[in-house]
Amino acid sequence: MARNKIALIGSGMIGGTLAHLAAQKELGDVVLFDIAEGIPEGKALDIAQSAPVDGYDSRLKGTQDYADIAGADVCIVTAGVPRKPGMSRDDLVEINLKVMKAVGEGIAKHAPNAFVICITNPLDAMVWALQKFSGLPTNKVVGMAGILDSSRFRMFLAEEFNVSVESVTAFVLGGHGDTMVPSTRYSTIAGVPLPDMVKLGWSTQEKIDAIVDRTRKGGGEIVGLLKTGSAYYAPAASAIQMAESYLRDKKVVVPCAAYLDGEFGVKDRYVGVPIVIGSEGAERILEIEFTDEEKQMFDNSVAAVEDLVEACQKIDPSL
Ligand code: TXD
Repeated sequence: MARNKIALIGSGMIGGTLAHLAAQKELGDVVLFDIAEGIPEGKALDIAQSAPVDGYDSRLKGTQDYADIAGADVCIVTAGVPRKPGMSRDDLVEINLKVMKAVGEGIAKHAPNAFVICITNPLDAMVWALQKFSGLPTNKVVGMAGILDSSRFRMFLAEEFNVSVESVTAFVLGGHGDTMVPSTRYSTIAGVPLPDMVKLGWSTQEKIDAIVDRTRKGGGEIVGLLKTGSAYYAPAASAIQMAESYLRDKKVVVPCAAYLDGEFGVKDRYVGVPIVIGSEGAERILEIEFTDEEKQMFDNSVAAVEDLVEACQKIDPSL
């Protein structure tokens, strides 16, 4: 059986971490692409030189030439600029929209059958634009944010309840911004919803509210600490889970920025919702029911995504 091929468009902090994880897990051979000369080649060589020690056989290549991504099964897009302290994700629109155009065209030409995972911020608008620029089917283009936000939520909850992270499930829905919706009703400790855990006296509503707030600001907390960029270990791990579910047809159910065509009352937009990822890409949307309060928070988040999409359309009227 031929090896899978994973193309990483953008070889910065997340791109390099993705390459390392994909190689260690032997998801396939890895191509690191970047416009910066030397960076993808250097990272590819460095990671390849860890292979004999770690014992994996993935091959790695760094490049500035889109032709090298030819036939990729998965493309993970991190190309663009990240946030610096004081910047919101939305400040990145103008620069990163241009990058999405170049990337979309490159993927359309060289890897039109790939499953494309966009990570570049502002996520929900960039994945929407990338799908339009690439012209790939909507089920083959998804955005990574919900797994990361949910993983942050899970980690904070595991600490609060003093239980294994594996016993915590959580859903963070909506757009990947300060209006994201960490759902307490659909988040559980071993299947027991958080409101019931509060009733059982394992935590208080105030503590859960504080964790919800910390989750919403989770990216900013890391930007504030790192000062020179944004998070990369957890974002990379999250995208790898998506790639693995596609390549191995695992059908994990995870929150991702998926194309909505009427689901949740949203049309022609990407928003974070629970989906099944399998060999067909985004195979199915789990259209959960919201309470009135959740619906209001979700709609509020969708409105924030809408503003970003409109900003993109103003910059590039072809969209
Ligand atoms: O949850 C999420 N979706 C996110 C998103 C979580 C964390 C960070 N998130 C966003 O990912 C962040 O705001 C950025 O927009 C991306 C990538 O973050 P990273 O930390 O990896 O940024 P780097 O280290 O600056 O890497 C970006 C690389 C860099 O090497 C540039 O030279 C390259 O992108 N770049 C390009 N590559 C290819 N083609 C073009 N046009 C291009 N422009 C820049």
